[in-house]
Amino acid sequence: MKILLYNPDNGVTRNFMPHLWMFLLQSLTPKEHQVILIDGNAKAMTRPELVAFCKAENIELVGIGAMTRMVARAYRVADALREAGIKVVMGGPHVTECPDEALGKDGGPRHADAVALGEADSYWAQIVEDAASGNLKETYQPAVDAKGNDIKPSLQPYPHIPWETLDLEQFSLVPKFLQKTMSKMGAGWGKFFVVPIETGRGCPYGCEFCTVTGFFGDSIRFRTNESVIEELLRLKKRAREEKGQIAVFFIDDNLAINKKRLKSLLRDIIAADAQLPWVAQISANLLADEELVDLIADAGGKWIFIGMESIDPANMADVNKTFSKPANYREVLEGLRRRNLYAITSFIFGMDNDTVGVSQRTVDEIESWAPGLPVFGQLTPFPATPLYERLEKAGRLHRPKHWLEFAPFVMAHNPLKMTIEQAKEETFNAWARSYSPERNREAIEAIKDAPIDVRIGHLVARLFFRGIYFPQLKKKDWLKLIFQNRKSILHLTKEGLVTWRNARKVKSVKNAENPAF
Ligand code: B12
Ligand code: SF4
Repeated sequence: MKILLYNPDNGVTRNFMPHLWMFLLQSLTPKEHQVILIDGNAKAMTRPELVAFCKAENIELVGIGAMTRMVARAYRVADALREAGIKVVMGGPHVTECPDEALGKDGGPRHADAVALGEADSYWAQIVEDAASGNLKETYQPAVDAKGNDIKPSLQPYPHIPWETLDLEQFSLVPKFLQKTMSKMGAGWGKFFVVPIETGRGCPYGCEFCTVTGFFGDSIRFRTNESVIEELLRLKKRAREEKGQIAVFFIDDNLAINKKRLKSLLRDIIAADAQLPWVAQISANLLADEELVDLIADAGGKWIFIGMESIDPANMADVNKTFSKPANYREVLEGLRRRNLYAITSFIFGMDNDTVGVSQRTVDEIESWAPGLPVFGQLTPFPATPLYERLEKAGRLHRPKHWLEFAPFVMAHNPLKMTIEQAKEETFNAWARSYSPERNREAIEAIKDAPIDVRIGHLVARLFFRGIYFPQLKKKDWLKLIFQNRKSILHLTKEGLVTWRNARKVKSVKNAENPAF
């Protein structure tokens, strides 16, 4: 049987990084079946195009995964496929939280033939077998233990994802029209991929807005160090052979949740020479450990995603995140900067103690810290979270099924001290100010003592991150952005060229003095 695994696009940024679930389920598919992967973020297709593709390829089962944010798009795709007579199974966090919606048991239309609840690793092969024999059931879920809790996959052993041979072409982050020019810069910059790797699952912290503790559980499971390192080494080999740039996103929700384990993993990565540039999510409270931050830098860490949420401790208490202390953020970022590590700092507006002006106060504070890549969202009640329940009980949900009428950056509930419209404006202001050409220049200037490659990386990341809020999908968007930031780009390019020429001179002198060098 031929199977398509499909992820709908997120409607804003498109291309960023492939979704791990697709590769994982592909690896767990019994070998007699063939699996094709399409990520709508990287390969845009209209619904009729997708249906025609499935018909032409004789696809009999389509697996669709979606976060809440993209689920309405996912349903529309599923509807089109089912109308064409193709079986659809849906999985991922949203359908796990609202299975009746996908199955049309909540009064709405049906979108899926089957739903896969929770972690599907242990039973995906069964879904495939049932579909192949025409016995697809309506609901699949993990087996439960004596207490009725899901039996979670241990991650030991972990499936082999053949990154070394997979076709990653659709996921190159370098816009097509820039690939030729950038490849002339050498060091494989014509193509750049970010690959997702997990080293563990689960988080015990239980922040009020988060689905992770409910979905993956509050106890954590880790892969072995060996299995992670083996995967890294295969990727590193591929990057070397293809002369491309590959970076890794460790998608664990809190990579340092067990510091002892992370230190051991990082030491092993260093010992195995398995370093690739990587990004990971780590909460601020775990980054005060100097030894850990040293190891992160030595093991290839470049950017740390920190869920800072708010600079107001009252807001942090409201969302059950008091373990993360705004008063410590400056020091944490300084500790990272000392090792040429920088942070993607994530903030949420529209929290209960936020008032008009919150974006200005927050950005003023951010700009007084070591520069990073701030991102701004709004408090969103995802289904099955404690936040959703609290707001529902209080009658504050303005659009209880906000995902069915998705509107970017429009809150689904009424914040306490500002309006939904004001929260939208605050979010716009924060993005516009944080990624203006002037702010980009200031941020690069603030790290003028860092090596040139770090500063170039920082500017490039800023240009990309702006696109999370301000769509920059077309060539003209990029040209405009490059023009607006020309001063910073020219300045760094000149300095980069001088450094590169000097390095070549030193190398050729050394070669002349010692031909064996
Ligand atoms: C990596 C990641 C991202 C990446 C993008 C996704 C990517 N390319 O990988 C980035 C950083 C861009 C991102 C952004 C966002 N993310 Co995010 N992200 C994650 C994260 C940390 C890991 C995802 C992952 O790969 N997990 C590991 C895989 C193995 O698990 P999985 O995807 O759930 O898949 C398993 C099952 O669900 C199931 N399954 C999944 N799909 C399917 C499909 C089928 C057919 C079947 C059978 C089974 C199945 O099988 C898999 C194996 O068991 C998760 C948290 C988490 N731990 O999952 C949050 C998470 C998915 N993100 C979340 C959110 C809210 C967001 C944002 C909206 C945040 C924001 N406010 O901006 C944005 C929006 C993204 C956008 N605009 O596209 C929420 C989603 C909640 C929800 N109900 O939708 C999560 C769960 C985190 C949380 N705090 O609650 N995210
Ligand atoms: S620390 Fe992160 S993953 Fe854990 S509950 Fe809080 S927001 Fe979710």
